[in-house]
Amino acid sequence: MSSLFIGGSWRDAADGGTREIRCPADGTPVATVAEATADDARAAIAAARAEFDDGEWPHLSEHDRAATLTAVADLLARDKADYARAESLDTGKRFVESEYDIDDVIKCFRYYAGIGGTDNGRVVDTGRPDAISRVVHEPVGVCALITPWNYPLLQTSWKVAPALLAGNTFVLKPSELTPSTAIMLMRTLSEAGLPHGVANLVLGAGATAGAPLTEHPDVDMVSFTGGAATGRAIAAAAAPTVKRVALELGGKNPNVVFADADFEAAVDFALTAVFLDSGQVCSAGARLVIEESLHDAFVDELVTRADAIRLGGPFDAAAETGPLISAEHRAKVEAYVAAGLAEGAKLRCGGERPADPELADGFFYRPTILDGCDQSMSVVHDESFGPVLTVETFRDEPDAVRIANDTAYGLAGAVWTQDAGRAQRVAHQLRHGTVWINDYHPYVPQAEWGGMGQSGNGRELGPMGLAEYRETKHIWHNIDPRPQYWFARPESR
Ligand code: TXE
Repeated sequence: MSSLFIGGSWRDAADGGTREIRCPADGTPVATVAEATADDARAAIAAARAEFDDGEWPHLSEHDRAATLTAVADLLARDKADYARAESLDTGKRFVESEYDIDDVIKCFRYYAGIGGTDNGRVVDTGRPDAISRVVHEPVGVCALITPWNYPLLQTSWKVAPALLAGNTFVLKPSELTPSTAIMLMRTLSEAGLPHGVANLVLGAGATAGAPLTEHPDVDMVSFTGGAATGRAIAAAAAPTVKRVALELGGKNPNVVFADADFEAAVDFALTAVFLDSGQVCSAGARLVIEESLHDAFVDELVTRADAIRLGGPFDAAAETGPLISAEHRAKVEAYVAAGLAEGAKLRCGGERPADPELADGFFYRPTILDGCDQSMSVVHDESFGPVLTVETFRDEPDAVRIANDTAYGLAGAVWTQDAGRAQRVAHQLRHGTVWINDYHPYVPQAEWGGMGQSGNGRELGPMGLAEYRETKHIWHNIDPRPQYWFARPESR
């Protein structure tokens, strides 16, 4: 119950409030956790502020901070099964997928540990023997890290690892739906030797526990991953105090398939692109943009395979994907599908909850393919964030690029063709932060991740993912100061 971590101690909510977490796959109770008040959030900010202003963490060498990240990675590896189990219970996703996620979390900590101390700023040529000019990195300060429910610990690690390496202190606010692995992470960080007050955790609703983090003058930066509407509200809340704001707001990602693509591979990846984690992936390839001549054969094959996808809970060995996160979220997905059908899309498969009574207590929704779509439909241009694929066709290469870029978002996309020249041309023309050629979904912590357009700003992962958490300072040192007499020279008086 004492699940708020503030200044190194575990606390209940100030008003004793709690929230019950239930597994979305079958509704079984998972945990009861504290539901923070705004006062709790402010207490967490005060703890992070005090540690940043007076503590040792911001002043350690980056090598020393990197050593702590390595210790965290080792502990995560030791406790991987426990973490994966907790993640699966909170999200309903398959245990094996949670294990992959925790592997990626470990890689993220190891990556940032590995680059720790390798970038020491630069010395700049002043053109003068009596002056030294250095550009140095410093931590930004107190960071508010606000994360969503689809990849709870993974998205947290993309923020926590670089924030710590750079010497910041932080308050983490995970999604109220999936707090368990964030609680575990606080224990792991303490075990790794992180000083008290560097990492603080508040749990609860965005409007209560999250909003104070985005408004408070003692918070220097907000890094947020979540929905576009919430991202806009956070940017507005952070504006009066001119905080640094990093936003990852999802996408409506095109998967562009030319007629010369490897048919088998392109079909296979088109399924994974959209139905992985039941479509609850910010980079999900939810828009199939396919060359007219390939459309019929390709979509027929997709429908056959999508219809055969087995749904089930986290520990069902036969399951291929899991439930949606909540009843509210499933209702939103259902509404998008209904709107698409009303606007003229053709339902090729899915479009309903599974009939299997064993799945009746979970928020399952069958993989759905809507054919005959175009940009006028809300299901095409809004992020439904569910297992819903829309199909649009194109005539030629310029048409493909135009359709793929016809979105307010710009997070990710893919192009499938065996023509290497065309692959490169199209990849360069897509206005998306990640472009895959003949592949979908892979990423590495060394490469930046983030969006163009309304998918957000800033980048996570890679060197830029560290730069987000650094201030840049220019230090000029005049080592032999002499009067300049710019004003009122003594002899002219
Ligand atoms: O996310 P929210 P929701 C998209 C997806 C989904 C939609 C809404 O389309 O259907 O967002 O999902 C906290 N001040 N993505 O409502 O609201 C909240 O408590 C401060 C895309 O679950 O964005 C949680 O911790 N914080 C996405 C976090 O914001 C606030 C992943 C995300 O919640 C707040 C998930 C406020 N005023 C959903 N309001 C991606 N980019 O991958 C909410 N929060």
